[in-house]
Amino acid sequence: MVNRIIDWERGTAIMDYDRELIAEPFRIKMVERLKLTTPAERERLIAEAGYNGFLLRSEDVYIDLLTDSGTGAMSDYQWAGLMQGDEAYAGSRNFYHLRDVINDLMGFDYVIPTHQGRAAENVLFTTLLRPGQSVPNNMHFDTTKAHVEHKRGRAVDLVCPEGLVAQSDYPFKGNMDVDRLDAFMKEHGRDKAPFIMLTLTCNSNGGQPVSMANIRAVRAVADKYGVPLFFDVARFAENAYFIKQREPGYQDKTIKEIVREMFSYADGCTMSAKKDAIVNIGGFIALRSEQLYRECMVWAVLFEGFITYGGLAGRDLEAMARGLEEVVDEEYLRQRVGQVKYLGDQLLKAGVPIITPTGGHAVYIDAKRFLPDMPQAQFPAQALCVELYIEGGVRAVEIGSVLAGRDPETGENLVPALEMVRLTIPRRVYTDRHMDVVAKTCARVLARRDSIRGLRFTYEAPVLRHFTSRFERV
Ligand code: P61
Repeated sequence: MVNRIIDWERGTAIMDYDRELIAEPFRIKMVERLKLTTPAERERLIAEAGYNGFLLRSEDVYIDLLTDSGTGAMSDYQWAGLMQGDEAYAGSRNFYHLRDVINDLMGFDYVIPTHQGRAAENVLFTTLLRPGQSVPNNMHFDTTKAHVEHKRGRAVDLVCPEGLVAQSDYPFKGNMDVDRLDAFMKEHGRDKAPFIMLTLTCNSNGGQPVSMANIRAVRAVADKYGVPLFFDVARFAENAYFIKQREPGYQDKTIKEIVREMFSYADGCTMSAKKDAIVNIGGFIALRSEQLYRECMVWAVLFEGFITYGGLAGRDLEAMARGLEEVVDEEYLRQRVGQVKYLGDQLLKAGVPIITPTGGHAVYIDAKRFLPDMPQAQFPAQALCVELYIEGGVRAVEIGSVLAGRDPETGENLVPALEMVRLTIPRRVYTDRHMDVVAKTCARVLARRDSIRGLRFTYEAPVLRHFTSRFERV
């Protein structure tokens, strides 16, 4: 089968590659045994876990698609780097390596490591956000939203209308709605909206990319109103790969060149390095302004430890630096994003309704179409996650009504436009054969969908409720 990279504007082929002759561009040096369980055992285990996959033991999962966060397989180059961890309290050589890699790739001079992405958000928002202020973003992921709200701010999602259409062939569904952003900034001004954020790729609607043209347009709005623009870059390399595949004018550029251009429009970023730095733990803030760096430093020391380690060991910093070097390799990205598409194509063939186009890190099942008769109040996507686990030992995650939570002012349940199950693929961990098993599992659940029962809370956690809440079947 020849796969084709298409120019989405013109509908013409840019590049062909023969997927039959190109498999995973790595070989496996070390393996972890997976435990097999029976459906009857899994029925019991998920009931004991309160019908919440987060409360399962991971060893009871066969194929773990809960998240791509901290679940990637490090390379031999990264593992070798662990042995070179300089475990100094201050100024380790690994910090300087990390800073130099970020500077080379993203162009930022000032780097503060943090223990993960939300810690970077905590430091940045504590520095910049005051009660009553708003943050516009294409779509906040839940931790980002929770940290904005923790500072008594308002998280405002302004993704383009195409971004909320489940089935689409729009190439950049992560784009910000620039007109709405402009109107929002006009109404609020920099006093009430002190900065703009852009999430690359946009996790909340399917791992969807943001185009370079859109990034540029958002930058222009930021300049017009005199506010800084920060990127949330958990999956920046995947975003760059989509730009190369889909945006006219970028086909002949290297991923690194595209990444550099993307970041040239930002004043800084927060990163959960557990994704595109392919490490098990880590994050950072990177900034252009020395002044802002100094202000963030104060909070970084309070929350995360000294400014050159941020809650991490030297070896973790080294693994991050090396992961960032590796993630912009186009061969790697082709397999990575290609594997997500491969799973998406298997599911489409089996008649499983998914969000299209498939994104960079996950395939998102459209639970509203999968279970059309189940009201959103009975958490159809969560119910579907339960069935995927029982059927095939596959652990997915709900991105729907449970995750959406409640309106902080009214206390009412929020009803999201998209009700989804995310099949999140860890980096360099599973083979395409595992993907076949995932697709088969979904198809079998689809065949018995009429018997699936909804869920209701037996315990509802007050913050980020999807992590620890418990349910029973309706
Ligand atoms: C994920 F179920 N994402 O997608 P931290 N920004 C973005 C993220 O995707 C992100 C963070 C910031 C996760 C982990 C996760 O309810 C959940 O390193 C675009 O996780 O602190 C994290 O980075 C935060 C899963 C987070 C969840 C919250 O799977």
